[in-house]
Formats: sequence, C-alpha cells, structure tokens
Amino acid sequence: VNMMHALRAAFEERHLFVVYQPQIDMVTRLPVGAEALLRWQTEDKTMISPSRFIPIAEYSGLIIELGEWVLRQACQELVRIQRHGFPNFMMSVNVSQVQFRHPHFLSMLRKALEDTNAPPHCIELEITESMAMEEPDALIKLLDQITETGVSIAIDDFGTGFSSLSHLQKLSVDRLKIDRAFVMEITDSSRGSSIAEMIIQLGRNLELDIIAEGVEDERQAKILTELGCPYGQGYLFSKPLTSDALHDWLRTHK
Ligand code: G
Ligand code: G
Ligand code: MN
Ligand code: NA
Repeated sequence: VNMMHALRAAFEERHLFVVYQPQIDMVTRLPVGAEALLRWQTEDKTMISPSRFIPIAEYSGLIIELGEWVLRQACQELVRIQRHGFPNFMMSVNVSQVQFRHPHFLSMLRKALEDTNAPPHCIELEITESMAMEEPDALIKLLDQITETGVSIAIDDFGTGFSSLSHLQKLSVDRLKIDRAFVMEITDSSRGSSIAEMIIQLGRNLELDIIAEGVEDERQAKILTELGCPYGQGYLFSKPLTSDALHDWLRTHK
C-alpha cells in the first residue's frame, strides 16, 4: 500500500521517466530502433526496477494511465528521432496485460498515434508470451484490430512461456524477441542445438521477424548472426539511454 501511494506520487511528480535501448541490425551494426523502458528514480536517487513497480501499477490500476503516458512519450520520441535523420526508426513499447485487456485499449492506441503524429508502421507493441496464450478468440480479434492500425506486435521474452505452434500461427504477430536467458546459454559449448537456434528457425518457418535481447558480448553476437538472427539488443550495443543520451548515441552511430 505504501509503495502504491509512493508510485502514484512519483508519477504525478514526474519521478518516472522513459529510457530507450537501441536495437541494431546485427550485420551492419547500425541502429534500427529502440525499446522504451520505464524507470523510477526516488528522491534519494534510488532506482526502483519496473519488475517491482509494474505489478503494483497493475494491481492498483495506475498502469492504465501510466501505460498510456509511456506510449505517448515513446511516440513523441520516435517523431523526434525520425526528424533527426532516422526516417525508418522503429519504437517498441511494452504493454501490460492489464492495459491490453482494458476495453478502451484500442481507442487509446489510435488516439495516441493521432495526437503525436507517430507513424503506426514504426511502432511495435511488446506483449508477453503468456498474454499471447490467453482467450484465443478475443486475442485474435484484438491483434487483428491492432494490425489494422499499422502498429506491429512482438512477443517479448519468447521461449519462456508455452505457446503452441498452431496457436502462434493464428495470431497477427510480427516478431519474436528471444529471451535473454537463451542468449546467455548460446555460448555453452556443451549444447548442440540451442533454444535460440530453434526460435530463429521457428521465426523463419512462420515468417516472423526475430530480435535477440540481452546480447552482452561479441561471441554471442557472432553466433546469433551466424544463425541468421537479424536484430539484436543488449549491453554490447548500448544500455537503455535517456532521451538526450540516445540522441548523442545516434549521432555517433549513423
Ligand atoms: O528495464 P528492465 O530490465 O529493468 O525491465 C524489467 C521489466 O519491466 C521488463 O520485463 C520490461 O518489459 C518491464 N517494463 C519496462 N518498462 C515497461 C513499461 O513501460 N510497461 C510495461 N508494462 N513493462 C515495462
Ligand atoms: O522483459 P523485457 O525484455 O522488456 O526487459 C528488457 C530489460 O532487459 C530492460 O529492462 C533492460 O534494462 C534489460 N537488459 C537489456 N539489455 C540487457 C543485457 O544485455 N543484459 C542484461 N542483463 N539485461 C539487459
Ligand atoms: Mn520488452
Ligand atoms: Na524480454
């Protein structure tokens, strides 16, 4: 309860902010997009992880407002980046299951796109694999409606859930994000065929795009590239950056 009040106060007092982690083309190493990630820095400068406060935001319902705010921030940032010499830049935004199930989610999305002038085809929403497994009919419909706006869908932390291939095939999904746990184990020489390799193959078979997250070293990047993984995100390329730091980083990565 205390944390719930603190979170609401932090939101109102603008102690929450959005950082952006670059996503790169594994072959050219050039930036292609960024993932928007929420941060909370308390007054005594302590950083609280979203994995701690997002569940509280979900439980309290604040996630509806907060999620809309993150989406709008990300859309505005995207417009700025595209104007500064990256016309095809993509922006990925995490969506909570509570937001996603909200009856006004679709109208909220349309309004945010309209108000910010963000190009829908350059926005990607990340849903988790468990969200992608829920109530098939409603989900299929919602994903189709989102796709109609031009916005694309990625499944985050892919490989950690239990989605069946037949189910996945029914969903308007554009990209799978290989969970960083599978990127970490990719250099274990003891393993023959890795889960990352299977996900890349799955993406190819289902004609889904693939991005590896949590790429931390060159060995991982090399193996992923050899396996045909086109995009990557991780500390090897860049940590999540504030808006200003992202603009500086982009200037040196043209
Ligand atoms: O950035 P970090 O690794 O600390 O994020 C931890 C978790 O919080 C990740 O699972 C990430 O997807 C989630 N997260 C970060 N920002 C947002 C956000 O704006 N909305 C939602 N729903 N989840 C977020
Ligand atoms: O679950 P989701 O993919 O949304 O979470 C992304 C989180 O992973 C971000 O909060 C980010 O801070 C974190 N992250 C990004 N790159 C790396 C990395 O290379 N290594 C580790 N350990 N964490 C990372
Ligand atoms: Mn994510
Ligand atoms: Na993830």
